[in-house]
Amino acid sequence: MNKIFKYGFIVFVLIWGFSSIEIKAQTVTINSGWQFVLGEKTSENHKIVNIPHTWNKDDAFDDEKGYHRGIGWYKKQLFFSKKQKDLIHYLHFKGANQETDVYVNGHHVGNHKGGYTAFNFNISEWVNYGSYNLIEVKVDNSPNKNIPPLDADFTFYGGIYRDVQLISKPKQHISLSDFASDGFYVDYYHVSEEKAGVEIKILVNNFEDKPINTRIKVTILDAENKPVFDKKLNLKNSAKASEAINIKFSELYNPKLWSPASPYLYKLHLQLLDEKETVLDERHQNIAFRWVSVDADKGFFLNDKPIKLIGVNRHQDYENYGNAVPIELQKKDIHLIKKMRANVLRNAHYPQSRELYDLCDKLGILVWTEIPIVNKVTDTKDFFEVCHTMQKEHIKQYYNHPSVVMFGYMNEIYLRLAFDNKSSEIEKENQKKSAYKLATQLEELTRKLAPNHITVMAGHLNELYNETGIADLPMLFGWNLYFGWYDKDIPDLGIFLDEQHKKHPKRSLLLSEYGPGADIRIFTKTPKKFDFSVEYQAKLHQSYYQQITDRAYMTGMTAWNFTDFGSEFRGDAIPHVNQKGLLLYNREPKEIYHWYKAVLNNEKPFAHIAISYLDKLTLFGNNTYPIQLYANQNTAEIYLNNEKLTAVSFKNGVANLQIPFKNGLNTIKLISDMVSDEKTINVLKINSLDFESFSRFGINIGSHFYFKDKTHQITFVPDQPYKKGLFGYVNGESYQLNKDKHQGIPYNIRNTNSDPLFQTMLEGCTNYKLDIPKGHYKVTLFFVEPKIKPSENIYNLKNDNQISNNDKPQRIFDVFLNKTCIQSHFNLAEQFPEKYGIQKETLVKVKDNEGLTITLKPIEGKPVISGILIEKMN
Ligand code: GCB
Repeated sequence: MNKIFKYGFIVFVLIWGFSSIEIKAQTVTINSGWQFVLGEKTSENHKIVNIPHTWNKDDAFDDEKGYHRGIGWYKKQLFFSKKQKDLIHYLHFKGANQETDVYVNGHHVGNHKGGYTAFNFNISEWVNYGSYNLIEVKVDNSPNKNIPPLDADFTFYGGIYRDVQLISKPKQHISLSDFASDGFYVDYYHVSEEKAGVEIKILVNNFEDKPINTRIKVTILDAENKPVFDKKLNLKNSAKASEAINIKFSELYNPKLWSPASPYLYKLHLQLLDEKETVLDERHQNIAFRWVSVDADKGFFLNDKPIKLIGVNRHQDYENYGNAVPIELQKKDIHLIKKMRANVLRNAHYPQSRELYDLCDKLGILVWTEIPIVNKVTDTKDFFEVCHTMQKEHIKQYYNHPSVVMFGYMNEIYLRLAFDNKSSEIEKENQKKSAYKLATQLEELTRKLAPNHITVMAGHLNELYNETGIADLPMLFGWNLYFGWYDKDIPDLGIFLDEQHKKHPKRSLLLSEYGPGADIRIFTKTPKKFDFSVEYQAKLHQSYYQQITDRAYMTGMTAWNFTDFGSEFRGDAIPHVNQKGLLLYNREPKEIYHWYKAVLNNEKPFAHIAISYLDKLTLFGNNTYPIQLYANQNTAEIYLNNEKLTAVSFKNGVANLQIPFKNGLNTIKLISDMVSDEKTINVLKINSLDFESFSRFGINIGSHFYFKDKTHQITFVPDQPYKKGLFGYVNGESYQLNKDKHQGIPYNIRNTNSDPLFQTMLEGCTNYKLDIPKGHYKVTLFFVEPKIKPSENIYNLKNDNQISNNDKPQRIFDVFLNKTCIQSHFNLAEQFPEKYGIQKETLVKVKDNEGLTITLKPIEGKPVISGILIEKMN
């Protein structure tokens, strides 16, 4: 070939190549550089944002009540070349919360309701070619009585928080208009260990004015890329129409089955070809052979083998991101879930990013996925319609994932009704009926659209689910049970479940939620209900695990929640965050996550000394301190400071041990045959408050737990009745809003990040003594008024919501340090904003043998005090 000809040929190929690329199907994300305005678009105040984006990542966590629930406008210019004219263009939104209107060059192209499913708009007829086109998107997360969720324990962050794509396709393509699904559905028939059949339904759209002949090519490869099936089919597409084609393959013998232990995937390739065999469109999907069933007595079965489902629930948000979380960060969650050897994941309470389901397919995690009809329904035609559409989108978009085995549609639908004391009996009856009616319809829809899946629903501890019969609609009913937290005690779980199983012997049950709140800054020797301690979390999870694994009829359990998550109205130890996670909001594991690894993982040797939160500890006298050790071993030897302390054996992954720490640095070693672990901890052993080996000392007054405080860079020790030589209260009682529930007050304390220090307090203490030597001290006292106007929180409070601003309690007291009055007529309710953390610092001179006495002299009501921090100045 001569040179000129050769280069000319290359140039021709390049130009031809480029121009042909333009008319081919393509999908491009258009996430970067949107102009965004919060509020009406007339506002000039725009900023440039990238998607994923939410406007609530900060205001859902500040001290102010509420977060922006309203409109946000996004706009962007998109260039379409003249060559793109023959293509059909869709704007594809993977998720925007919660109602979206899209405009192209000023024309309204579509509206979508619901914040957690994907949607497409065909924008072709509004596009101008050879020029820029203005795309405007209005997103609204205002409360809307016709869009679920109406009410729930999580933050409804507004915005376009998942990818936006421009999808361009030739005029014949695999459909994108069937509820934004991938345009094909994979079904299996006669699946067994011996053989398995695949059947695929494909929807093809023709946008041409005339009939067109196309071909569909389907290939299935095994995991080693060896073709297993291959088929081509001719298609005659009518003008401007959509056709459905079914392709049924003969059975495959000895299929490799999919399971958590061995998630074997086959690969499906679909191609739509024109008469010249040019590829017009294509799809790729991992598929797998597996089948599931439930039995009311024997539990859950996968491929005819019993499998106890043990796993977690997941919310999609993340510290500092709200719900606009980069997908790679989210994928890490799924890896962490697999690492703990969970075999099931409930994506609560809404469909999550499809990339995560892909990962569950690959890693072998069974998935329960659901739509967000939570706490209550609205009895309107519109609400019902939105719910139906949402469930159709949900099932059609997630249908092909082999990991998805359970489709759900409601969570705790009678929660609001159960706490409603305003409605009349007739209104309540109507609410019961309308939720039941909707459930019946959605159950029917789900069974019809997903006949090989298990239908599910979750309820809270209330007879309403039995009484109305709603619990018998789905194939599997999940109880969300919080015994030992919101309700009675930890051992009541098994009693309740046995009772339910006896009364409803045909119903299959799952424990779909359980778990206490836990904060790694809070630890104690004496864990109690509602104290948010690490130890109480361990106690509850470990007992629940035993209770569920003891019961063959229970299909399994999913912990609430995989990680801490945002719930704006909450006042847990970290306000605005639901702290029931096995991991923190930033995905740092709490100890309980490691315990699950120990108890669920029987493949790799694992051991963990569960004191990551305990870098420093103050102990009095010769006291020991209890710790937990986690391992999937039978026994281990424990060494303290290089001397053998004892041998332990593990039951359900755990061994409990009292450690006789010495003063200073201590090293604990766990050594078993296969694996070992080592931790170091700095212990301050104190016999008196002599301020010799320490210069600062803090007490978490009115509380039984240690609180590790970042702001003050100290761990406040638990309180005690006065002990000579040390410290303590002479009188007063630990304040509890509700005697058998809360430790202290579960509210956001404003003006501080040390909420647990303030939330627990002594009431009616007039004398508090500390036996400290003579000297100069800086003394800081901590106060908060516990009573004025709690924010509404049905999850925490139930009937404690009655205190209003009108019956503001007046507690007025003088504060003395020894003989000096440092504050007279202290009136917390009057002088400070609601639930405001108050800190008072004073310098005090203590004389020989005098010690320090804090006197809170009542003038009206009972005085309160939350904490004290003393620093020796010389
Ligand atoms: C539940 C709800 C869940 C809450 C959880 C809790 O039962 O289903 O949405 O977050 O309780 O922490 O109270």
